[in-house]
Amino acid sequence: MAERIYVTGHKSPDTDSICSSYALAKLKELQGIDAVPVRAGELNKETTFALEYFKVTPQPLVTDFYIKVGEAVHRDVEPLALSASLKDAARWFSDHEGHDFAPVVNDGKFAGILERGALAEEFIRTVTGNELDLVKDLVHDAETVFSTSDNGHDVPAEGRYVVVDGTEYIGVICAACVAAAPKKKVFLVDHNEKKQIIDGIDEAEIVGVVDHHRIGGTLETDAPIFIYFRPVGCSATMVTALYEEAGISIPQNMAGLLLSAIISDTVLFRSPTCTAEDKAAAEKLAAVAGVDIKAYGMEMLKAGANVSDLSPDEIVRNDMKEFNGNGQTFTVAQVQVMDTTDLLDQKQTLLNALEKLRADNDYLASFLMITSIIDEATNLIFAGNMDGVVGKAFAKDVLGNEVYLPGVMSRKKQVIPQILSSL
Ligand SMILES: [Mn+2]
Repeated sequence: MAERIYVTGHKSPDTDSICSSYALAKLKELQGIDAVPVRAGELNKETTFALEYFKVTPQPLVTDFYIKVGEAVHRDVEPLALSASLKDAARWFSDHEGHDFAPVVNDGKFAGILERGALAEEFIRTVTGNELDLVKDLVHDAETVFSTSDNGHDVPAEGRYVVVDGTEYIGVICAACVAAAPKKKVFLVDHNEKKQIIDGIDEAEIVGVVDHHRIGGTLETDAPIFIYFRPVGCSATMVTALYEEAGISIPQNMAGLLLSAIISDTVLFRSPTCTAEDKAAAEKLAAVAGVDIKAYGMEMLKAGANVSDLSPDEIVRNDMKEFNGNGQTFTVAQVQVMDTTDLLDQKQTLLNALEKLRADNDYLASFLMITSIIDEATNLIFAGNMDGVVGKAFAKDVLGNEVYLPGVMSRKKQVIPQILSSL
């Protein structure tokens, strides 16, 4: 059986995460590998614009990689019919040594279980001259029944359990079956920190990483894997290089997605994270995609910069990432807008939403970068007792849980290292 590889970006996906994982899965598919793109969360407006512009259907949402009961169930445990005779039931148990109960169905629908002990009792009764009952008289409800969509790790260590899909009988599950189920193969794009990976990665197998972020320290694998890290402005630049290395021409729509990712991550080459390589890749991609970088780029950034219909709770979670420093977790969200006036006017409301987010999740702090694409500057606001850390990190006086940072656009290069080293 070919082993499918799930290619995914990070939680709260941005345009790079969605587009680079999509294009990398496409490259693998073109190389004859069974790879599918998945996404770790809802699309933002900018990404939606890019996908619609290049007529690409978004990849399916995956909320976790836990092994599901349906993936580990033994489907070959034939059930007993409700209309069966007790002789049939006895035969069933002799064919299924070690099974304490027989699943019983009525027209394919799960009807309950017949216990080995109950059957034995019944035969003992016949010796004393009692009439034999039928299977249907001995059947009773199972105490615990699993659904195919349940998580395998919830199956108790001891015993076997019936698995259903709705009312339909599917088979039998045990903890050993779950342990023996094949792990999903996952290829990470644009992230490597545990907190940013789709839940349940411990029950899956990481087979590769393409990323341009700091190495978050928690990544551990059982076997050697493909690793491609470079300090460039965008994962899409690396995916573009992988197409070239493979000698495979980039499909027009994939070129459009990769270009969108570079424009997004580098804020149209304005971010200090942007390298000559990102620019060169973007130019090549724009030629294949058939768009003008500046015109398309501004249109796409504008689509993403419109936060007027987002609630304060949504704004403070926009493009949010969790980070770990000194064993404590903090979050940094970012909104990139053409004009920061509207957002700064509601600063207190946003601070309240940040504090709620921080307190609800027991974070050390929650930050929001309000970044102006036009001014190339960021107003960094935050909840949490961080005046000292923030003041030290940016060598600025903190006023009202805010610092103004001219020239700062990049979270990963101009905010995260500074905070981490000041914690
Ligand atoms: Mn990226």
